[in-house]
Amino acid sequence: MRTDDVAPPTGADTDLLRRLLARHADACRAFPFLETRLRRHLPDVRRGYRALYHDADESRLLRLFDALVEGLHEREADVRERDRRREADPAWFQVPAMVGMMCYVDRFADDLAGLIEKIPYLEELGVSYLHLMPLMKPRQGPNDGGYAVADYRAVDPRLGTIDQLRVLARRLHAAGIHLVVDFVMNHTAREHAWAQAALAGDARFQAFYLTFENRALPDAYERTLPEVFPDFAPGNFTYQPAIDRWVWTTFYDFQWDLNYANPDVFECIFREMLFLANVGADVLRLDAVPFVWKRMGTNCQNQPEILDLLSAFRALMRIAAPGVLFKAEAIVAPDDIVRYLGVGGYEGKACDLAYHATLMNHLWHALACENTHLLRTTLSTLPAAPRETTWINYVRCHDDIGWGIADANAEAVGQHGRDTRMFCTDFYTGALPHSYAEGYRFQVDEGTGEARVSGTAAALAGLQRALVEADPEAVDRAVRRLLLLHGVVYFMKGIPLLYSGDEIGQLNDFSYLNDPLKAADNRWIHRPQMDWQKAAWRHTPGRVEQCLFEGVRRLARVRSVQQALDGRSEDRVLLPDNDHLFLVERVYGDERLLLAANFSHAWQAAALHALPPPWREGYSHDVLADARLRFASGFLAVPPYGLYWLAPAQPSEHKPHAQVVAWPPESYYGKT
Ligand code: OTU
Repeated sequence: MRTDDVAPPTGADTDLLRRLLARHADACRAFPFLETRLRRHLPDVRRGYRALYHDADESRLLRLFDALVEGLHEREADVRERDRRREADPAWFQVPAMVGMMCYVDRFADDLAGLIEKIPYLEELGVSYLHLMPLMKPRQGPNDGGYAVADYRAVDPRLGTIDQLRVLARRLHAAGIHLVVDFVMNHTAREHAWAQAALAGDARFQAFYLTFENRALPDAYERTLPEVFPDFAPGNFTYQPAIDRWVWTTFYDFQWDLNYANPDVFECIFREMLFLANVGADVLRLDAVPFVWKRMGTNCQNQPEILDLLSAFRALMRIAAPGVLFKAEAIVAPDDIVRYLGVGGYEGKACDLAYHATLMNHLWHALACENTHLLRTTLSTLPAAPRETTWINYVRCHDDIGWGIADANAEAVGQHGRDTRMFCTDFYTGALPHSYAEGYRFQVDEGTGEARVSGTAAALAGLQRALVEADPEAVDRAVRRLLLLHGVVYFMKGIPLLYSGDEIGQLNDFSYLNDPLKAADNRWIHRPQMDWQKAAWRHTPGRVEQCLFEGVRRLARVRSVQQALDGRSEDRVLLPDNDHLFLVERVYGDERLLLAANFSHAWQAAALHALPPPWREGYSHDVLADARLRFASGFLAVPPYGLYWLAPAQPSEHKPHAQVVAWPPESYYGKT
């Protein structure tokens, strides 16, 4: 670890540091790195913690460090060694070989033991980052896909045990795969021991949640609070007859929001976080993090205190478990998302990763209207992610798609925000005559008429309909659309995250309607059981499964050796004179790549002279197809829903095998 950038502690910090070093003298002897880490991160712990809990007495802070040292003792030697390596190489997760997949353990492989058997499949796909959907013991009955946790220290017994999770972590690491697990920090299940104690009248645990003796405050909050699940969980408060109080429940009524204004909650959650880190997780996905701090008169999302909270947690984790990253699950407005990566003095001190929901939903918008103007405009207005951090880029996930399109960005391209969002919903639910999509409305907002959309990527991109109609050309177009989206996502700054099943084009699944625990929540449409029969066709030439699987496999393989795709290199969105195209340049050191993606069903071209220097000449190497391309007649021409990842090439390298891409396109791939 470098010590030259350790900020000298201030007066109050020095005092605390001295007390900590004395209190944990044995631990400092056992772990020689501990003192250095304390010196380095204590100021951030103190700053965040003090900002939140100015009244908390020092003994609370000391107790936190007791928990930390306990956790450090429980951290196994090989995991501590990994911590040390990552401390020495803090950009370890920025390498282009980082390629993600997310899955439900039960839907993908039945259980944790089954998952070990599937490691070769992950390796085949080039996966090095595996996000397992919530694993910890949920409440019985409906549990929001595991997001209602009854015990942070036990695995869902249907999936396995904590020890099996430890074994899985080891097996994944041996295969070069990092383990990402959900940490559901905004709420616990009503069945969690803390909530049960609160229900039994225990004052300490009632203070863990936000409870109210009458409707006065809930009504006052509701004036500015949106509803996340208006259809099946209206309102944000739930009456609990056992204690005759109203409890804050942003999501389902069985998910009780924790009260982070209480330092007791901070300490207990830190203990749970460290426990999970010690099981061997490399990344904690912080679920619903925008909701963790409430403020009267606001929508109670994205409050500034969240950065204090995250930075205090992170600084503590940097001392105990510096190999662990935080990933923000903040599906909010474009400008708000980037805040979770640390802005305004928190750069590199909040989350290391954040879902790039803005890229995701704007890509789907661009696909629907075959136009990238809004996508380009929005991306160019986004503040850059701090260099120490990067994005998680994805086409689909287990949730609905919300149309997080900002009014101002829509206006900048001559549209109206609400109309644009309505267009997306109408298009992807097949309500427009020219639409190929088969998605479903999720949580219609009665006030505005706007709605989110459920459905698998394949259903939204037209594959479902094309297969049912047995229309080979439509199938081909749908496959091209899907590979286009994946091809952009694997290229952009960040770690690409594939949603399990999308690599074989899984379709909508309606079996959830037969399960009363799920029937009201149509997000289950896009959470099908993995179809291993279909997966077996991934090696059969000509099958749709093979085209898709081979396509994403190639993206991973090619990406992994492209230094220009290092997570620290910026995306430079170019402005071609053609709105159907999306051109992005990535530069890292001497390496340079150009993404050229065509969102239209027809050939499109951009004038070469408008592009930056190396691309003007028209000589390139498409690293995806491993083909040398010469763009003739002054245009970079891209086939329908086509995609290139271009590296600059010299004319001399081109002979004799270059393919000429002519414009107009009749002679595409004619030989020179
Ligand atoms: C997350 O999503 C999970 O991804 C969902 O599956 C859960 O139901 C939910 O938390 C509750 O645990 O509103 O529609 O800004 O968008 O936290 C999904 C973040 C959600 C929210 C997000 C939430």
